[in-house]
This record gives sequence, structure tokens and C-alpha cells, in this order.
Amino acid sequence: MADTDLKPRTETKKKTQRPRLYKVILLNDDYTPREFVVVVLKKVFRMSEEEAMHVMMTAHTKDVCVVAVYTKDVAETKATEATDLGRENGYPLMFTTEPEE
Ligand code: TYC
Repeated sequence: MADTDLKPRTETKKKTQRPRLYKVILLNDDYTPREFVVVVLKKVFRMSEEEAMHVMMTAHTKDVCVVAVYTKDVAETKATEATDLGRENGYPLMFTTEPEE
């Protein structure tokens, strides 16, 4: 069978143009002061006082809270920046990232 018997592929797979998004997740702990968590959320994630308070209290009562969703790079940078702010002030405050389904 000659190669020329093969039909050329005429259909191309359509790939989605949107990048996969990542969640930034705030974890509760027993030591970081509530007010400090609120300060970090306002500074790093540009939240209002009310939004930051709501997210902090959700993590406080349910142990975790999704803070925001970004592209991978931005999510990782912000999670690191926010976690570092805690460490620099002697607190075990922790932010992680996880891909959206
Ligand atoms: N649980 C902390 C306290 O009682 C406050 C806190 C809330 C810490 C949310 C972390 O993600 C957090 N001081």
C-alpha cells in the first residue's frame, strides 16, 4: 500500500484557549490573630474589610476557605507572598494553591 493511499487528516482538534485556573486556599490555624489574617487578605488579595472578615471567619469555622482564583503563576505568587507575611511576623498562617476541576 502506497503512502498516497492514506487520506490526509482534514479535521483539526479544537483546543480551548483558556488557561487552567488555580484556587488560592486559606488554611485555619490556632495561633495567627484574626486581625492579622484580615490585614494579609486586604493587602495581598485587595479585599475590602468586609470581604476579608468573611473569608477569615469561613476559614476559622470550616478550617479552609477559597480566597480567589487566578492563573497558576499569579495564584502561586500570591499564596507565597501571603504565607511569607505570616512567617515574617512569627505566625504559621498558610495559603496553598490547587487547580480548579
Ligand atoms: N483561628 C485563628 C484564631 O482563632 C484565626 C485564624 C482564622 C487563623 C483563619 C487562620 O486562616 C485563618 N486566632
